[in-house]
Amino acid sequence: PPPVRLGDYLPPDWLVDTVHLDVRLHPTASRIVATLAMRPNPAGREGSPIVLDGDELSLKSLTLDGEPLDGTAYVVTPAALTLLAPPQRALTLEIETVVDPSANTKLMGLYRSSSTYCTQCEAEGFRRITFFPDRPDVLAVYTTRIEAERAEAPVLLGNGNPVESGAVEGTSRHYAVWHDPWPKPCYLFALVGGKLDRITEEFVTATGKRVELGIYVELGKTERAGYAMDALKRSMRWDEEVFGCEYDLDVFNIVAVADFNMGAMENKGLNIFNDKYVLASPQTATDADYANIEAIIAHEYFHNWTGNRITCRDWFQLCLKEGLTVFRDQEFSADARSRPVKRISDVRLLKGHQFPEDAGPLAHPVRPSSYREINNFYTATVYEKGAEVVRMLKTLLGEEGFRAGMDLYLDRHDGDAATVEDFLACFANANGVDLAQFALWYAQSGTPQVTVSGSWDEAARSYRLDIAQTLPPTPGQSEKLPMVIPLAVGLVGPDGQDMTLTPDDGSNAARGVLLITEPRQSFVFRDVPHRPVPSLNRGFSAPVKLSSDMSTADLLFLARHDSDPFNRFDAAQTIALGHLVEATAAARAGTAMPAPDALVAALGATLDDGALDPAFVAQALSIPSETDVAREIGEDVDPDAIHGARTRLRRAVSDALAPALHAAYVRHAPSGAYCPDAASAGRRALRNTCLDLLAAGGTPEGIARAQVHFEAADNMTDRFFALSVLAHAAPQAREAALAAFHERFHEDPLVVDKWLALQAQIAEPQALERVRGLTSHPAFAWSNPNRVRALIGSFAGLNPTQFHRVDGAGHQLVAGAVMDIDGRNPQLAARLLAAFKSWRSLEPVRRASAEAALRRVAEKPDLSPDVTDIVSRSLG
Ligand code: BAL
Ligand code: ZN
Repeated sequence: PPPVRLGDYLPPDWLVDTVHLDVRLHPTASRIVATLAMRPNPAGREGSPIVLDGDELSLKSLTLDGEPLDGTAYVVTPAALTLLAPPQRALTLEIETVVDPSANTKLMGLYRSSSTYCTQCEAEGFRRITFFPDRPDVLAVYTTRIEAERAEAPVLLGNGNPVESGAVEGTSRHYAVWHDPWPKPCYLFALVGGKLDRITEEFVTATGKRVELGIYVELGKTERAGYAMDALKRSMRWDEEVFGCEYDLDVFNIVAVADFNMGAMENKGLNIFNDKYVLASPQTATDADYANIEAIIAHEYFHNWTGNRITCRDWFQLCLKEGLTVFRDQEFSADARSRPVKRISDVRLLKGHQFPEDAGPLAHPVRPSSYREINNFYTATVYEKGAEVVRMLKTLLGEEGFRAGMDLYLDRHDGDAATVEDFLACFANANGVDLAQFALWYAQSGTPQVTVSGSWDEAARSYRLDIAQTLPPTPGQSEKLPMVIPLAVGLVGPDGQDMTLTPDDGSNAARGVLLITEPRQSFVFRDVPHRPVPSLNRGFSAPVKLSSDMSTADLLFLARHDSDPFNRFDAAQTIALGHLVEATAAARAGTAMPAPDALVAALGATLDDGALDPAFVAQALSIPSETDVAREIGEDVDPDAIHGARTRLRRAVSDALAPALHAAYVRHAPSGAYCPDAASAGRRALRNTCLDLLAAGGTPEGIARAQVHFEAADNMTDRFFALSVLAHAAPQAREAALAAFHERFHEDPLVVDKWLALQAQIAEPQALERVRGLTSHPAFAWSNPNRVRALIGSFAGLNPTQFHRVDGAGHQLVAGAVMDIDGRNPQLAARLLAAFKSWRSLEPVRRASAEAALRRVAEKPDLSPDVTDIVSRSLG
């Protein structure tokens, strides 16, 4: 099929005012009767047919205003039901379809996870339940009656508020009716039926309305839902306090299921979650799991306003709800935890996932202008870069200007299916500014490259920054316009203090934000009595790749003194990356490795600074990943050389800092029972980072310490971290530790995922056979996305030396898995295949191997549209 283009958007020809769904759940033949009150859209094309999307539906009956339709009045194809010449007035259609939830392995539409009936409709799953105009700008009020065998599905949940429930007389079945008063697009529809346990709590909103909160989990797992409930209540309060957003139904339910393509889904009043982002206990979840649960619970809840009350006009506007909602969940976590540490980890995620996307064949704008398969656009660019664009708006407009824009957006567009233009207009109107150039952030793909050079004029006591920006070509976009880049800066004086900024032109640079709008610009600051060190792009105010003429000595100075914690972290990372790039080149050339003295000095100073937050120190001590180094090198990448250089650097840091690392390890020993709060997690993070670096030295003491740490651990964070140290650094201790861990947790699939993922990441040639062997392990299942992502996804995404094996076997393993999975779950298959996104930056032998694997996939007959789209763009 031809691509869908943003420029071709037309309003719907027919609208749906109300939907009554009568769903009779059955394992293999669930029957859905949909009653749709429709009318012609005055803004649509006159005299249009009614075209209803459908996918793998069996149509049983169809009536118009109660009368069966003549077979010549409509046409059914695999993708649509078309009423050819409907009366051009308000009318009621009743459509009966039957679907097989047990055979639904795509996990889109109505399916079964274990024995629970559940749904996933975003982006285009509702058409797999009934025929419907499956597009986000058709908003209707839904009433849903769900009926099932009481023994099979004692819990029946729908969107909105519960209306009534009871037995179906004379049968073993029961029913529940739910009504959602808020008009919504069909992608927000959901229902659940199953044997589930729940925890409940009450939340009282800012205006005193009582909301019953429920979290439903598999039987026996309620004890692991408490943290999610706590995060939910905190999210609800935060959204009232920070954005004035109050909840709008009598109940809010969350259901955790084990088989789910995404992380979670914001269905109105009935969020459905991958259980990995709900269930947590100290014994089974790490600190990172707790932080993810908190963030994702918040994210889905925040969608209630940014996504549900205001939805998207079309799927090109996906970032309108996703970028904004990621920004909101980032802010929530920053308020709940350490703001600087949260910013550092968000930027690491952005650079680790989005920058490579922007630099490869799958690059696309935050708002794409065409797509073949919308499922492939739930990307780091739409989500994470989309959030950065919202963050830049805030930096440009300031706290109050941003809030004024948000208030206007929430007020003006409540109930709308909106666009990015609508969103930007609110900020422009509320602040009296023109955001036309800023809008390029939504339209132009690629990461802007910003080059800065600074010069101090001693005689004039002035300091000048010369700044240039370029945006490299990306697929479909060879010519680019200059972007608006808000570059937060500071000038750090020799005493380590920030100097007062006195811009020559009286511009808003005094606020510490340089507004870059031209290809080249210069900024001059007056009254600069000493040579300063510039601190550039503070807080990562713009998602750009910045290079400067700063010396290593200046970077070291920033790593010790910068008042901006992000740049303090970043200065050390820049030193480390510079070293690793050089060391990788040396490894390939067979020449001597450079000495990492500057980095060791920077890390040593950070470790010794008792005033710093342990969570920050843990981040600052982390050596850039192999993917970070590959991205920095950019082309002709040899993963083995990078791995070698990084391993040596870690050993050198270990050797040089052993006493300080050991002292910090001891100093941060736990003092009480496990608690997942940010301060305790930060102490664990630092202690575990020290454990890891000490073991990286390869000494018997380092390994023995990790072994003791593993055996003494009373929580999953410490236990799994130590296991991971042993698996990577101690081949002799690895198998026993892995076996002990499996023995202890084999009945817990979410913990088994950690065990699978860890083994897939071991940077040794045996990893390939290990992964292959694990696909036959009883704990593994190709049908469960979490298992597949843990094993195959971790191998492809987190084991660069083995995925990119020079013999091509790693590429072939992943390509083979993609082809196997595609017939069952195309969305999952396409996600896995996207791991090839940086293949063009590899050195020629590996590049050829990756291309051969991609071509093998491309040539397979009957590929899904999802995989066809990724493979053709990857090769394009
Ligand atoms: N809307 C899909 C899942 C999420 O981003 O919340
Ligand atoms: Zn979302």
